[in-house]
Amino acid sequence: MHKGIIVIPTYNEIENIETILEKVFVLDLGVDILIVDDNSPDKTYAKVQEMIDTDLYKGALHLMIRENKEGLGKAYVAGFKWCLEREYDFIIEMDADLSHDPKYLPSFIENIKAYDLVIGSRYVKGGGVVNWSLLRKFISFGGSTYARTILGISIKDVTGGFKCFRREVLEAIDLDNIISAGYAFQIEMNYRTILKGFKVKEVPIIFEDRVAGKSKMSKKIFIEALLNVVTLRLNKKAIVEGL
Ligand SMILES: Nc1nc2c(ncn2[C@@H]2O[C@H](COP(=O)(O)OP(=O)(O)OP(=O)(O)O)[C@@H](O)[C@H]2O)c(=O)[nH]1
Ligand SMILES: [Mg+2]
Repeated sequence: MHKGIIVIPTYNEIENIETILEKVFVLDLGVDILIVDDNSPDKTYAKVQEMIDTDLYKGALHLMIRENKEGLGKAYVAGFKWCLEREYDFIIEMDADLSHDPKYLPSFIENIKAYDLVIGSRYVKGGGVVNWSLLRKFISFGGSTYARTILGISIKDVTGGFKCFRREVLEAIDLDNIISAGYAFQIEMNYRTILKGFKVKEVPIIFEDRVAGKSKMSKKIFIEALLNVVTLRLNKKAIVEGL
């Protein structure tokens, strides 16, 4: 396994962006980072551009600015396409809000040698969440259970967004046919990966609630997730056949 890249979608993450980038680069893992910013009103993208211009990261930091806020799913699809046009062997998804501790990255990079998709999981032994309200825990765990049951898959943390794909997986999935814009995107990517027959591994992570900045989780995103799980199940045959 050779070169990897971390894709980080951002929307109003000015308070977190510098810290997360520094935390990753200090690990010296040899991976690049692509920030996909949806024209954040707080100008997160300008901060990233500033960091690129210092040349501290010697060409390892990249920035894509999109015109409108279209949800995390669309931002990832655009970012994935950018990566596939270049020679990256594995592509990591990570949030900017410091909920995903970069210290887990070496374990992802190790496991992706033997698996096609590595998922940072809150619901396997050794994993968990810190500082979440009971309601938030219930929504997340309930959401995972709901999706697992309807889709008939065994992944424990179906909604997590800290994960690593081999390039072949993203090449095999028809990115233009992804229906989920928000939260459901993670579920949909897992489902499509499994239906294509790829090997998945969950590694434990402790997920910490964001300290700075605002959550983009909304009722609309939540309802989309509930509905899309059913839609995906109904479309199982078409997904398998690549229609
Ligand atoms: N480019 C882009 N990034 C987004 C969009 N929505 C969310 N993000 C980013 O995606 C990551 C995850 O979003 P969060 O708001 O943390 O969502 P969450 O993790 O489900 O919820 P909390 O952690 O509770 O806030 C963060 O880095 C966000 O900045 C979007 O529409 N466009
Ligand atoms: Mg978050």
